[in-house]
Amino acid sequence: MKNIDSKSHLRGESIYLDDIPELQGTLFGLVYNSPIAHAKNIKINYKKAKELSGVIKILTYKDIPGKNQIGAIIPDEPLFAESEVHFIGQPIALIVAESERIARNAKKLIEFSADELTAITDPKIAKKNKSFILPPRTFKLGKIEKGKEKSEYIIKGTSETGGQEHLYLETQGSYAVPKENGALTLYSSTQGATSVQKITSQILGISMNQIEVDVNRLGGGFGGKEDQATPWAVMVSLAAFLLKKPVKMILSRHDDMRMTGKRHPYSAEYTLGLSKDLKIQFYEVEFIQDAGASSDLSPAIMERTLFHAAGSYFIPNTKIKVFSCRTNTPPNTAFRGFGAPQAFFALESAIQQAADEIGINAYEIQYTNLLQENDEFPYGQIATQVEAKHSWKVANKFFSIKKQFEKVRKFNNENTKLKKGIAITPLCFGISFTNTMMNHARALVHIYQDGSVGISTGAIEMGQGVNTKMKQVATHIFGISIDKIKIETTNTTRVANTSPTAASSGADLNGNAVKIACTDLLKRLKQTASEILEVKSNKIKIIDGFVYKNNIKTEITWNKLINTAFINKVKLSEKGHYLTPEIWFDKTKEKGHPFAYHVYGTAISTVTLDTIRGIYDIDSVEIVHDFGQSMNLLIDKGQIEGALIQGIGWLTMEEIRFDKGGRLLANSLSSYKVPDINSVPKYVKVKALKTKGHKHAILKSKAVGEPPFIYGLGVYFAVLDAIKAYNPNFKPDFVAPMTHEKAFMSLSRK
Ligand code: MTE
Ligand code: LUZ
Ligand code: MOS
Repeated sequence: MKNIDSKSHLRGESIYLDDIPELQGTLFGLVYNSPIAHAKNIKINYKKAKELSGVIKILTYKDIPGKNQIGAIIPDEPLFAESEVHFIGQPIALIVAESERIARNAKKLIEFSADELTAITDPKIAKKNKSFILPPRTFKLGKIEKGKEKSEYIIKGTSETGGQEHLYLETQGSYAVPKENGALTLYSSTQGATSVQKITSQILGISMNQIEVDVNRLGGGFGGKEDQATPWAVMVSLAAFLLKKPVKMILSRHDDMRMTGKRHPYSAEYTLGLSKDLKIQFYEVEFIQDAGASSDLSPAIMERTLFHAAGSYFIPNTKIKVFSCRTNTPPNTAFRGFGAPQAFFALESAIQQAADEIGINAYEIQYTNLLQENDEFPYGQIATQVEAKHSWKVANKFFSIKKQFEKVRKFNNENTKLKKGIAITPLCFGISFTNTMMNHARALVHIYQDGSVGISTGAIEMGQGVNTKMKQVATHIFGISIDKIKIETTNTTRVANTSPTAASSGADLNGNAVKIACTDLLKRLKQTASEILEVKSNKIKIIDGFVYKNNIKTEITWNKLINTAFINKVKLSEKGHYLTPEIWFDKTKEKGHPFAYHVYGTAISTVTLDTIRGIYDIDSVEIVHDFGQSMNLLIDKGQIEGALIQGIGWLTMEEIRFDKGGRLLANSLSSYKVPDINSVPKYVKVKALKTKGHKHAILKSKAVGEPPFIYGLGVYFAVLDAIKAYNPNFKPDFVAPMTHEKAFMSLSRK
């Protein structure tokens, strides 16, 4: 089944926030934000701006009726700066005007002065200053000392990964419409409808039931709208609430890149020990996470780093520590993978370095240490239904790993201008919000008297196809065709207290809620059918829109059945509530069973490097992926391809740089390079691993959104491999991204 949105997307008929018809009298918001990275005693003169014709109001923290606070985990982030600013782009005021153009002109008339303070942009300096978001956390398994005793090789090193701009096609935005008695309807391009509702209520000092948040779909979120869609929604709400007028704001690309946080840059210092037979005996690692100016989701991201530090391997003795450091840059936030890719990169770097020092290929260490059934993760969960070796073996069978390595070696023996490189990337990703209490969802299903069905859930469609999957679940349970079902907008008055659509768990959580609601409805409908047909209800089935009695098709259609049920006053609406069973985590011991299940896979990446110019092409990425029993391979393969390219972009070309004063240097698409059609692999093949699936995955179809981002790592290590083929003296620094410039410089480096 195709993505239900593909037709309207292709015709340009899909409705995004900016496509909502504007009500008469709609006003426009524009954020006035800090021009400097760190200062106190800020003084701002709005006089001239206020006098400009068409400017309605300039709102500052003084206009907030509730609390000037938007921090979701730790209350350390004001909506509008008061006397201090902590990053360039930090919101200070909202200019509300009759048009966006007037607001832009007004912005130029605002005068800013302040006592400038030193801006810290290096998280290592922040660490020295003990400027932490929260105390560091440590996960431990076994004893490092014991691992050391057993180690023949001990490798010490460092690695670094950079930030990443989300670059959702639809920038951040929101539209607030006042309703009677001070209530509001709020359209927001957010992954977290309830977060928007809750923070808005706190800022306005009104209760949550006064605020209805409605989301049709997003033009991409990638984590960037899990938390950071909130401030813009809150600002227009504040304006609409105070002015009693509809207020809209859509960030320009430049403002979006300047004001919003990105993927967290990380650095790592590691020690890895291996015995003679290449078994990893211990891994000790310390991460520094660059959180930016406030906490945002950094504590949760820190946690996912801890959970994924051992990658796809069993390591009997581990010690993993993460420091979350405060810097004067925009608060970094959720981004596909959520701290796990950074952890994977450090361990794969350590393994690569070990292989180089021992003089073997990294895949020997990788394969030797892959997770197996009943191995223990550093957080105490026991690995079950492990597909690590399985996916590797299937990859070997279909994509001939050994032969490909030989081919690369042969090519490199025969060529000097061009060198090839190859690398393997094993994947193991935990599914569930690491904050256990977030793993629940609800769905509301109405069957209308004409037989059509309307479904509301807490899931937000952002291109990942979750709405298509919700439809599939309902058709599967009801036994009716897909065109009888409509997926409604995500709306906090229909489905309340939602978790954000994130952690790749949107389909699992909401799909299971849909399943529960539909199953309850079906039970009642079978009862109705059993009364019509005078047979026990367990003899009734609905297949392709017809009622079956004792497995024989009757003349009773779905529509007829619904009509009869309606006349009989049967309840045709149902709510489903689902919570992930079995999961728990004890933070005092840092042990538990936090994940419903894990997703596995193996990728093989090959590249060809031009040793004169330093540029490289990605020849192929071949993947064996554990989808479980995919309910929609077309969508799921699309997710793999998208995540792979996004991962490749992060590791090969995307560079977030700030100057010493905390100014973002790559703040537009002319200076920030993302993968285009010329930089994607020439050949991508995704093969589904045959498995039973997992009982906690919706219809045994495993979560797919974030895990394949990790496959991008292979390209980085394949380029290293190609560089080494040309320059045997080359010692990698394991700093990503491996840009073409960097590859070029590495060719001559000692
Ligand atoms: N795919 C598209 N097209 N657009 C997106 O914004 N976000 C990713 C992933 N795939 C995203 C996407 C991220 S970060 C997550 S967590 C999941 O989708 C969320 O959706 P799911 O839980 O339904 O998989
Ligand atoms: N958000 C969150 C997430 O709050 N907790 C998580 O575990 C998570 N994981 C991935 C993406 N977003
Ligand atoms: Mo995804 S980073 O969980 O929104």
